[in-house]
Amino acid sequence: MLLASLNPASDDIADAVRIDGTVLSRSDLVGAATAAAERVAGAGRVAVLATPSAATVLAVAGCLIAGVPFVPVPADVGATERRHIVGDSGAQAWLGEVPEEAEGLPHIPVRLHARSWHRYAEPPSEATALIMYTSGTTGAPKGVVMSRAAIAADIDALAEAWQWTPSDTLVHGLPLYHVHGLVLGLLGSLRIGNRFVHTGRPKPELYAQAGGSLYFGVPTVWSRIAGDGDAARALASARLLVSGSAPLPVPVFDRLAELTGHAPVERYGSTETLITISTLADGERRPGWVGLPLRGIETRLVDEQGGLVPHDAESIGALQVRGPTMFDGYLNRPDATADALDSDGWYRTGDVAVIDADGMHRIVGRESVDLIKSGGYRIGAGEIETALLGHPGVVEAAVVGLPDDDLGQRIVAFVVGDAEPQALTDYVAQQLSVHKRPREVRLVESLPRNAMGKVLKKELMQWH
Ligand code: MLC
Ligand code: AMP
Repeated sequence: MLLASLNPASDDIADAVRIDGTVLSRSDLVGAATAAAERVAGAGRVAVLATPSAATVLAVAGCLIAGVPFVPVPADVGATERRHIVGDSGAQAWLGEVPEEAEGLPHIPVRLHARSWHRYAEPPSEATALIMYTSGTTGAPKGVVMSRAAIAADIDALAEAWQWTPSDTLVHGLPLYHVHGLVLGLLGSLRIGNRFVHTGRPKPELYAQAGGSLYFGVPTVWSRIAGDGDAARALASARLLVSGSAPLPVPVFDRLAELTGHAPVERYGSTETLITISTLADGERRPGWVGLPLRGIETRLVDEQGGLVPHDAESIGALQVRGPTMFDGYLNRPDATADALDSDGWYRTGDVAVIDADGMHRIVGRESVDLIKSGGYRIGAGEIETALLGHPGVVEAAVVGLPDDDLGQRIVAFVVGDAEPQALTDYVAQQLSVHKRPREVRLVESLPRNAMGKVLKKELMQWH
């Protein structure tokens, strides 16, 4: 069973999930999620506006119980992106919360106090669990089709690596529409059967108050905690602090270790592959390195001619991964799927890495400057440029990620035109999503281009 702890044979616990001021016991969860399942059973696909709320928890669990694939929609989604996700995914209804503009879909609310004890047969493990939208370097976000089997394999491998058990209390305040917060944090907890606490936002003081044993955060969150001595010291009683979704800077690793007494565990993955590499609860946690392949995962480094690169801790190659946690392709995009996955099942991560003789991995960077990681969110430069060009005051636009102490990279838009910078930031927030807004808009006379007319992004990144 994918959500193994929602098995009627499991012991009840009074506080299986805490979120947004609501506490759900395990029997509340089973009863209310099964009631949600009854409302969607038989549907082809539904959208879930993934706000950090009990409604989202019940909607997600209900879909997985009924075997209905769901599409998590970012809670801060804007108009263009919402239209794209709803249209491309073919979702037939909103389950749980509904955005102000429902894109013509009916709304199926979930009721916190409804109960059903119907027993659904477990769907086949190869069935689709969910479709997560994620950015590429160009174009609109693509739907990543993820099976139940891949999710189960990933959570089980992580449980082994992190000695994650039902006696843990897992705490995070990350969004419930990406791998980190949703698949690992929420589905992981519902599979393992540990207590799950969602703090609403990932703020240091909320992490400090939560009394967890296992904490998840993106590097921006850990950097903010490392900058707040009281909050960091309060995490000394935890068992494991886990960082992922972007590189954890070595000074943040060191400061956290000093203040909390815990060297953080770092792990690496992506929407398409789930988590594939991690340091271990009982193994070496080397600052700047993301660890060893999880059980069942193979990795390799490839050079530009397709040759294998040695694992000598120095030679850099394009990182490829394969194993039981891989996605089943991009929805409606066989072209993009074929570019990403080769016929032997190797996924081209787009990251460049080194591997040492013991199999320890270090992520060196990304192959493309057009895929930006800001606050742990993956954001395509191309989709922001396209959005900006839709504004009447913009003639040309080029977007880059510049180094940022807090966010890792911050989105900076260089624009030729006569729009107000703040108006452009707001425009992107309203069209795409709030977290994709440029943090800085610079109006310039012209963009540097090569003889073919292509914008020279590396040169742009040197402009100050
Ligand atoms: C600001 N705001 C605006 C605005 N400007 N709203 C509308 N229009 C504008 N122009 C408001 C926002 O609504 C928000 O309000 C507030 O400003 C702050 O915005 P923010 O961008 O959310 O805050 P920030 O502090 O910068 O966020 C940092 C962060 C966030 C770390 C909390 O980046 C985050 O949650 N990151 C996690 C990403 C993640 O989970 N990635 C995993 C991907 S999976 P309010 O009221 O809401 O505060 C993956 C695989 C793997 O990568 O390996 O895990
Ligand atoms: P996403 O699709 O949002 O899941 O983003 C996946 C990308 O995040 C990867 O391809 C990496 O570039 C990056 N990433 C995830 N975890 C790490 C990590 N621990 N260190 C460096 N980069 C990471």
